[in-house]
Amino acid sequence: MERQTSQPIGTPLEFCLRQRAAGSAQQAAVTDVILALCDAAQSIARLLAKGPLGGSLGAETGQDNSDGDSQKALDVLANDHVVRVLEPAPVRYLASEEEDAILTLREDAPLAVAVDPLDGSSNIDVNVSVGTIFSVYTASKEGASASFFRPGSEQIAAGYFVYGPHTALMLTTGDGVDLFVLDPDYRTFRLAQPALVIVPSTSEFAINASNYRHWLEPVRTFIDDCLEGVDGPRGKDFNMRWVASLVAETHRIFSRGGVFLYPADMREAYANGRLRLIYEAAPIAMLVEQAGGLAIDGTRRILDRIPTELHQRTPLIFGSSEKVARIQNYHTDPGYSRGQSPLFRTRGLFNA
Ligand code: AFP
Repeated sequence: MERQTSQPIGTPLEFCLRQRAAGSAQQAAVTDVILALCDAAQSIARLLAKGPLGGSLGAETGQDNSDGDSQKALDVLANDHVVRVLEPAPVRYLASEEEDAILTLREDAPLAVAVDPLDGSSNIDVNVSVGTIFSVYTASKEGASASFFRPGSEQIAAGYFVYGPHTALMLTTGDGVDLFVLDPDYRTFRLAQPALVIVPSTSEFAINASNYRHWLEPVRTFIDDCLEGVDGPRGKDFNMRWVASLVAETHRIFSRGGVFLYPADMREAYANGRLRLIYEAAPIAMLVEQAGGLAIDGTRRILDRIPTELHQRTPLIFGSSEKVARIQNYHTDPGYSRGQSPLFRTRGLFNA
């Protein structure tokens, strides 16, 4: 068997983070949290890599999480790994999709962490990429709720692990976005691409088209205009993707641009969309904005939204800045809605 003789490529994550943290106690604590989450991610990746040999990880446990979403075996196992690695870390409060309430880990610790331990779990049994999403705040002196019921713009770090053909970490600590990849030969995350930028324009959108009949007018009009392609008001053809795994969609948008939409719709259960504000939308929004993209709920910036409930849902539209700005126009500018005078049929004039 060929031995690894070449030197590994890419600066180790710990080296990168310790360099940035020099002189900052807060950034040193953030570094400890990120390295702890890397341990959990490697455990989760090993569980996923076993696939059906590890039992049916995508099987329903018969339990529901706090908001009625059915829990899969791996949702619970992933959450166990996250709690295990964060208990000794500098974390005072932990909010998790798989926990009914906020956990207090260490009263004297400086940070508050929100996590979706396993996002996309309905994809586990079909071997499609899933992920772990995390958000880091300073712990509030006002207590657990105040540590998370605040604008996402107050996050001091955010990221996700994506478990795909390779395991990767997309990370921001407030000064741009860097991509790290797990080197399985050394069991270390290494810098693969610094300072990522999301291209401002795109011809690709991601939405669950089976919900078409439930969408509100602005989203339906935007998608109709895209589907009309080169003959329609946009004057060009578009491509569609839907993986049903937020982290996989986000990773694609980082790699080639695009726009993701999980809007509110006319169903009562989806009046506020499907995705969670604190541990899904806010960390994704911080990453996206740090890379030059935009993230809104249709009309408002996600990072300006202030949650009032731990598992609160939100509509989420994010990605290439010119396209997200256009979608916001469909929501706020009546001139974008269908049925206007023929003049508005030439929206292609504003083609971004
Ligand atoms: P699961 O974790 O239940 O699979 O949900 C995944 C998710 O929260 C997000 O990752 C996807 O973008 C979205 O839901 C898919 O929702 P639909 O199944 O309604 O398309």
